[in-house]
Amino acid sequence: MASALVIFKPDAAHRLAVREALSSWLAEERGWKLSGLTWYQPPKELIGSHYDFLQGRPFFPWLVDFMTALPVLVGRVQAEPAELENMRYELGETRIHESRPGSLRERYGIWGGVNCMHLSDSPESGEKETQLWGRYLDLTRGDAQLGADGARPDHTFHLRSLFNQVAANVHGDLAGQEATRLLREETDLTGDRFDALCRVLLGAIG
Ligand code: DAT
Ligand code: MG
Repeated sequence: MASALVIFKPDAAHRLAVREALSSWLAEERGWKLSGLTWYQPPKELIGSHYDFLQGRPFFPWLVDFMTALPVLVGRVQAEPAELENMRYELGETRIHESRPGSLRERYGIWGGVNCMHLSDSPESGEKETQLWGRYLDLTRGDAQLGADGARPDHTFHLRSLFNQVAANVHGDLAGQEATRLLREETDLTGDRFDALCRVLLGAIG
């Protein structure tokens, strides 16, 4: 049995319909077991270690901001290595414009590296990541209160289109404003936390 770290990144932890869809997928437990999900806002040093192999890449400062700006949902999955590989297949490729149609990232990720969920990519990285994160929080606690908010809209595809316009600077300001309005409908974050969500999502565009 292998262990893998699972994280609902801020775009999935705080867009309620997406959070609900991904929790339902995890709860299917087809050949895997979820230990539970805990709310946790990682410090920069933890994200720096977790993504140490990406240090020096141009998107690295954004990635650290993205992963530390808000509380995320963290948990552990246990599965046979082949099943873990299958889960990664269902998750889809890293960058949204390359993600396989029908994968979770193609369906729920917004743009670039705003790709909704982290899942360890092998038993080796799973071991390393669960040990690293286990020094900061109890991955087996699983006490997150998710609540049900099925009434919230899921604007993923509309947001992706607007992010593409921002990136191409086609009515860029207007597209950014419209994306912000749609995000407000999707989340219960307010004030500084809502601003942080918008900052890190639109920040992916660079
Ligand atoms: P994955 O999350 O599919 O395992 P990874 O481990 O290679 O991908 O990278 C970790 C995260 O870093 C990824 O989820 C999003 C971000 N990232 C990686 N490559 C990127 C790129 N070329 N542009 C933007 N973000 C990227
Ligand atoms: Mg990875």
